[in-house]
Amino acid sequence: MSGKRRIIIHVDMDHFFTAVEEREDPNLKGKPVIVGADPKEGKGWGVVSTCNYKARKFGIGSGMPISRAWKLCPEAIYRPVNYMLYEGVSSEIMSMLRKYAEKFEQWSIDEAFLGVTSKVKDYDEAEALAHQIKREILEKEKITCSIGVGPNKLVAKIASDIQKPDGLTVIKEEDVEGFLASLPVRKLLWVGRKTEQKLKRIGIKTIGDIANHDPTVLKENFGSMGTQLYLMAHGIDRSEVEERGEAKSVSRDLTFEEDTTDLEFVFDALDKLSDDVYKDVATRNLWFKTVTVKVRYEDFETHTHRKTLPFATNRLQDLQKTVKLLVQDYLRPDRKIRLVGVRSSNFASTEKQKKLI
Ligand code: TTP
Ligand code: MG
Repeated sequence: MSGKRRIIIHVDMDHFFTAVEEREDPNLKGKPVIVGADPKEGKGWGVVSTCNYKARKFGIGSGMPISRAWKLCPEAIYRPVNYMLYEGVSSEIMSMLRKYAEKFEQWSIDEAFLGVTSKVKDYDEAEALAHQIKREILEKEKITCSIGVGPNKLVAKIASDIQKPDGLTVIKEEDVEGFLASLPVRKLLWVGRKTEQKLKRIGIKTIGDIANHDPTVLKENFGSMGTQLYLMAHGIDRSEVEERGEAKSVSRDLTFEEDTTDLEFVFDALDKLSDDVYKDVATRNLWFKTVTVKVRYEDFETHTHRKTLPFATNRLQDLQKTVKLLVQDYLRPDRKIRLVGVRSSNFASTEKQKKLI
């Protein structure tokens, strides 16, 4: 039935944490870069969060002990995890992606599914849209991503991973089984090392091997997961793209180029930050109840102050007014401010809100 035909896009940033670090510090360009625990000259505990593609050539990868990474590449540049920074970039990118989708699902800090069935006529238009998304992310955020386009989430996700970095892979319905057949089973979502080993014991290495296997034997060996594997191997995935685990808060910070006591300057910055936060919250169709302001003085002493409104709102004025009210206590003629931040939280979705009204 043609009404059921779907087109789904999966976007995944390339070497996300290190890509952001490289963007922030041009000195890192062309060098192997690793984000993770402190290597302490090979004696460090903890693991690699991620590394750039240059470092991957040394055999380094996510989850590897940092001490081993040091052995493989002591000359790499090691950076600690700056989660706040990546969260900020992620939330900018997610708001950007949302506007292209009729249905949107953030999958992880650097991945999202976009349901675009009604936004494009066919796969050619979907491919053009994917190019546009890649361009916009590169222009605005200065990082690259890889995109997969397919008839469902499973295929779109596998496709985005197949030509990294800076890739774009489009798999039409009729090409799905051929595309999957030669890939190793680990490419399937949910197939970890254990399942991979178990499959190997019954002679299954590729997704095609699963597809050609007797589904009742798969079920005997793997229970309901066996049936799931069989369906996935044939490229069947009916799961919907859906908003889930909505953000608990949306925030923006700004560090001034020079510490200041200039009230007008501080208020301007807060208005701008409120505006950014408001836009992000609005694109997610959320209403907020709690507003928090952060102030850091020149000596790095940091204060946060929050207020929960007696009502949920989606109005910019409510955000700006509350922010100004909250910041009052921290404005002192003798203390220079280094950073200000605005956060909105305690969300209700528009849907729920409508029901309340
Ligand atoms: P991934 O998308 O899995 O990896 P990546 O973006 O670094 O590289 P790729 O180009 O292959 O997509 O994860 C996104 C971020 O999540 C990654 O930059 C760092 C973080 N992360 C960890 O902290 N630990 C991990 O084990 C993994 C896999 C990721
Ligand atoms: Mg990634």
